[in-house]
Amino acid sequence: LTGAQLLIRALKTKGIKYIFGYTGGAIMPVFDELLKEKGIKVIRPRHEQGGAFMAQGLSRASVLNEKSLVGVCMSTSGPGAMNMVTGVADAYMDSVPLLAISGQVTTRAIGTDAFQESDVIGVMMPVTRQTYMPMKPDEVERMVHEAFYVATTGRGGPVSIDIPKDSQIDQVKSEYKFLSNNYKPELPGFNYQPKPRKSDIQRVLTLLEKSKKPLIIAGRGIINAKAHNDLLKFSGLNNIPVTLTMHGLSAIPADYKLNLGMAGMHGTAEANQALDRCDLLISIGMRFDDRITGKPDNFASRARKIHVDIDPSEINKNVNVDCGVVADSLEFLKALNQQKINKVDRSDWFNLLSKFNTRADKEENEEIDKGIGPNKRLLLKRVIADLSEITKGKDIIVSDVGQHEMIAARYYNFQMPNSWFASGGAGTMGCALPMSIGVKIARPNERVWCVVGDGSFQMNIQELGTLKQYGFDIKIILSSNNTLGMVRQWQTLFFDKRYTETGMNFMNVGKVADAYDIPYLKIDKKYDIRGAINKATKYDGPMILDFITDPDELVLPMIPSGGNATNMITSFNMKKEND
Ligand SMILES: Cc1ncc(C[n+]2csc(CCOP(=O)(O)OP(=O)(O)O)c2C)c(N)n1
Ligand SMILES: [Mg+2]
Repeated sequence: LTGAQLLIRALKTKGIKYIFGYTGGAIMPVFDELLKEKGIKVIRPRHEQGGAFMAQGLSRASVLNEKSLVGVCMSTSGPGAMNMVTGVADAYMDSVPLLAISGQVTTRAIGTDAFQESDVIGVMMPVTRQTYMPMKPDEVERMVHEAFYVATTGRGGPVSIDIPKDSQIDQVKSEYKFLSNNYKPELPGFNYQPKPRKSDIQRVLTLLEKSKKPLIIAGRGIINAKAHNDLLKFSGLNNIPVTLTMHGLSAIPADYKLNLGMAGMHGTAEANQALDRCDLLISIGMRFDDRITGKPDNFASRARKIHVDIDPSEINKNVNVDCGVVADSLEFLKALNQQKINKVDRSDWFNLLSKFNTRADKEENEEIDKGIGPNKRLLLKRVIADLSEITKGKDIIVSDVGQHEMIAARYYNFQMPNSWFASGGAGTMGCALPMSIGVKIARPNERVWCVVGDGSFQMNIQELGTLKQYGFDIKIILSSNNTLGMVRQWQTLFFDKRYTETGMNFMNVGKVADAYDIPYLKIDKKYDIRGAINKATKYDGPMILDFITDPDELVLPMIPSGGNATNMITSFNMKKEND
């Protein structure tokens, strides 16, 4: 057996059915073997970064499938591997399991500046959980199994496997043996402790009993741990409101009565005020990103804090807490839900919370009704609100990075668990088109909408070729506001309207759609929005809906970076909430 054959055997043993791969000299032996392999389908992106995001989409979207899948992207050495890096770094920030496999020059040529040689291990090390380089074919299989374990155990993340060409081509020694059934990696530094300690649960109960204004903030860890139902149960039984991080969205239904919506920089007024006013914050499966906390010292400053995370290194990293619990979200919530907790009347807390959303809410609703912005072009808020109504909040949304992302997060009323995908930690423009391809493969029977800005669309626009080649049924909602809208919003709010390098005027989307032979609709009237969305829902195959949106639409409320609820900008007149 050769290293390439063992690589494929290991991937198959681990249930891999898709590889998002782009070939080249240093990985050709593996692709050659894949040709004979019927159990693994190769999807070829048009750029290796696209492949990494497709692999991410597969991992992210399949978490709640009967069998979760792990995305694998593959490239040649040097430039191929370097092209994957951004997508891998993005997966690292968002804890998405991923195997990034690259070919490498032969072991003898390493370090000689050989053709297409890059130090992949050196580059990948800070953006992966672990890196591997099998120096002989005998090491390939074991490394793939270990890499898989590291990528998928506890807090997930990407791993890099850089395989020199001779490790792919050479045969293993005749005495080679690897027993995958009994394999358990030996990783002394790898801490995985899913069950909470009894004393932690006791401490949580004590804090809970003392609290008059408790609040839960839940992150993506809830979905990853399949703890969404237990979260609803815990919140419902104990009458505790919930706010979600951006990645926590869709963990519980948007219309659940104790759901205050998204927290943080572009969160709802209600959620952020609740964070400011609560006396106990129960944080589960989230990591206190600065888009949530603003300045950590001012974050939820009246509250005792509990932090539940599967990764011990997150406890007391960004925010000091009164009670850190290292546990899997599901195990934690299950343990709590078994406890007898006295029901408490929280009417004072709910009365206080209900005061917070009025002004911002009213202005947002007026804007959505109006549907057009200061330049008489469409408001994306209206488009997303209509989409949400038509689809009843039950479809899958994959978003790119910018205003359109925050608008999708705020105005799509997610009803189904794990139906929202975006690049959060890294905020990588260009993620959505390729990511939606992986999502569609993981969830072929659900409708997938790819929401993307005109800037972000052009970052990985070549993946329209992949979309067309395989015919994936993905509907693209393009927000053509002719600007890098989110940066323009910052220029409006914080740079005295000095609009430098944010204009975007040079794309004829119709011709792009034509070039890839993908159906295209241009929508510039409020009354056509619903018709276009309905048309798209009935069409089987990819389609581009090009909405001509207003460059001066703002996503509000907004908390300037480093601020908290008291600095929240809530209206077009740029009033602060507490003025
Ligand atoms: C790769 C990358 N480069 C730059 C940025 C900085 N950035 C964040 S949002 C944004 C504008 C996005 O514009 P567009 O895709 O048109 O979306 P809009 O905000 O207009 O909805 C930019 C430039 C980024 N996040 N990622
Ligand atoms: Mg734009």
